[in-house]
Amino acid sequence: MFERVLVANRGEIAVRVMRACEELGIDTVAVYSEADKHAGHVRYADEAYNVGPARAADSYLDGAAIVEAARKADADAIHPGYGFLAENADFAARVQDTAGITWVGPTSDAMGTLGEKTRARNVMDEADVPIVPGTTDPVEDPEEVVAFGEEHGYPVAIKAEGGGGGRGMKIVESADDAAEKLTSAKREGEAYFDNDSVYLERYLQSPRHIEVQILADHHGNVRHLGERDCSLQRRHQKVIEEGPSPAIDDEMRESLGEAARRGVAAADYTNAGTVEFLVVDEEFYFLEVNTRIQVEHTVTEQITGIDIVKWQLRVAAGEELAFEQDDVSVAGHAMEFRINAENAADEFAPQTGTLATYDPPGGIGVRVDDALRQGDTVGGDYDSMIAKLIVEGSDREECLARSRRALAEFDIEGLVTIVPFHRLMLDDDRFCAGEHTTDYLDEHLDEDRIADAQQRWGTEPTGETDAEEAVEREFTVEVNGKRFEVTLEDRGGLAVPTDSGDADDAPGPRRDSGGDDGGGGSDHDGAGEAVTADMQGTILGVNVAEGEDVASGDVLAVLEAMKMENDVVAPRGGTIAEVGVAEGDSVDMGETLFVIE
Ligand code: MV4
Repeated sequence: MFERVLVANRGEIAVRVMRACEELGIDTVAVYSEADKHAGHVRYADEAYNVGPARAADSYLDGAAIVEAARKADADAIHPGYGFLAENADFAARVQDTAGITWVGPTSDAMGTLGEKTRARNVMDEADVPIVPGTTDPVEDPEEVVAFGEEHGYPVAIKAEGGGGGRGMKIVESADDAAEKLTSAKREGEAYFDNDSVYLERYLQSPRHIEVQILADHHGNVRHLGERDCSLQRRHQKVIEEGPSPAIDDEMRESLGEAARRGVAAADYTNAGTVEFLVVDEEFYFLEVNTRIQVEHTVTEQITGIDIVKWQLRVAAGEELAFEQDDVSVAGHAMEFRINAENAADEFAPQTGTLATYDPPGGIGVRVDDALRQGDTVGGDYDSMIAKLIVEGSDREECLARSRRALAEFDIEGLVTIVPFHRLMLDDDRFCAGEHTTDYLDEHLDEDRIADAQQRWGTEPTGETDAEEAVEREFTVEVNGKRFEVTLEDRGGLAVPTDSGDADDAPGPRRDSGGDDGGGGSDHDGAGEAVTADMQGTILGVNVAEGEDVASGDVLAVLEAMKMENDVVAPRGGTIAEVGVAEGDSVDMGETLFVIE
C-alpha cells in the first residue's frame, strides 16, 4: 500500500480522499493555489504545496506543477478526485510514465476509449449493452442529419464526440434547423474539447438519468455497487442524487448492473467508474461512462457500506477486490444534496461571502462532506459547490423526513446557498413521489416557488466578520513553496506586519471595474458603462467590435462557465466604446468585458 498520496484537487473531495488515506495509514499531501492558501483541504493535509495562482489553468490544471509537487513531497501516488485533471488521459499517462508515482484511476487507454463517445458506443454495442439508436461514426453533412431524422423521427440529438454533461449537445427539431445545429455542435465540440467530431442519436423525451457504480481491479474482477438516480438536474447540473432509484424495479436493476459490468469489462476498465444510462418507457440505453470517482459516490457508500475511495487506493496498489458480486447488498435509501453557493432565486447565480455562521447538521443518518469552517471566505474562483449533505434512512420516506430535518438544521449565515431550494424540493409533490424526470426543473418547476422558498428560508450575504483580537495568533508561512502553520503570541503589537487590506492576498474574485459583479452599471473610468463578467469562465465568442451600435439585450459575447454557455448581453443601447476580451480569454467574475457609451 502507498505511503504518501498527493490529492490533486481541492475542497470537499480532497478532504474526502484524505480521510480514506488516514484510515489506511497513508500520509496526505495537498496542493493549493494562491486563492486556497487558507483552504480546508490544506489545513487537513499532512503537508501542502503551492502549485500556482488562483486561475485553475495555472494551478490545479497544471499537470507539470502537480507532478513536481508529488516529487517534492516524495509521494508514491496521485489521486485526482473529480473535475480538474481527473479525466485527462494525457495527465493520467504522464503520471503512469513517472517512475515511483502511481495513478489512482483507470488507465489512460481505458479513459481514452470511453471518453470518445462513438468508441464507447461501439464497445458497449459489442458487449450487448443497449445503446440509444444512432450513429457510431461521426457525421459531417446536414443531409446525414436529415436522413437520420426521416428514418428515426425527430427530435434528433447531435452530440460532440468529446462531450459529456450536456456540453456539445444540440437538439434538432426538424430538417429546417439541421444545418445550423450541426454547425453549432461542431463549434462547441471544437471550443470545449478541441474535437469537432459529432454523432447522432434519437432524442429520448423526458428520460430518467440512472447510473451504475463500478469497481474493477487488475485481476479481472468487476463489481457493480447498485445504481443512483440523478434525474433531478438543472441545465445538466445534478442537484439531488439518490439511491436506490424509485423509478425502476428489481428486474431492471439487475439488468442495468450486469450491463454495466459487461461494458466496462469489454473496455478493460479498472478502478472506480460510473456507467450512465437513460431510462424511458421501461427501457434503458447506454449514455456514457464517467472514468472517475463522482461527486455522488457517497450515496452508494451509505447504502452499501462500501468505502469506494479506499477501494480505489487498494486497487491502484494492486490489491484484489475482496468481495464477490453477491456480497454487494443495498440497504435503506440515501440522498445527496449539493450545497452550492448559488442564489436559486436569481437563476442560481454563483455567490461569494464569508461564513459568519457555518453549523452543519448531525445526528443519525446524516453525513456532511465539506472542507469548511466558520469564518472561511468563499470566493468565485472555482465551482460553486461548497459541501454535500448526504442523508440515509431505512426507506425513502424516512430519508425524506430526515432530509427535511437535516436541511432545517443546516445553519449558514453570510453566504447565500441553495439550501432553501433543497427544502422546496422536499416539499414538492413530484420529487417526493419520485416521479420527476430530467427535464422537470428546466421545463416544469414554477420559479415563483423558488423565490418563495428563498424568502422563507434564505439568508443574506454579509461582509467580513469582525476579526476578534486573539492572545495567540496563527500564521501560515510558506518556505520554498512548502506551507507551515506557526502560532505566535500577540503581546499588543503585531508580531508580524500583515496587510489585511491587500486585495491580492484575499481569496475570491478580483474586480477591475468598481466591484460590480453584475452584468453592467458601474464606475468604470471612462464616461461609459462597463459590462462585466457575472462569473469566472472562458470567452467562447465575441459578437461586437468597437464603434458598433447595440440595443439593450443584444448578445455581445458568449461566456462558458460551469459547463454552460452564458450570453453576455448589453444592459442598455449605445455604442461599443471598448472591447476588452477576445475568443479564448479566461475571465474572472466582475472583470470588465465591454464598455458601452
Ligand atoms: C440524451 C437525452 C435524450 N436522448 N440523449 C444530457 C447531458 C448528457 N449526459 C446527455 N444528456 C442527454 N442525452 C438522447 N439520445 C437527454 C439528455 C439530457 C439529460 C440526460 C441526463 C440527465 C439530465 C439531462 C438533461 C437534459 C438532457
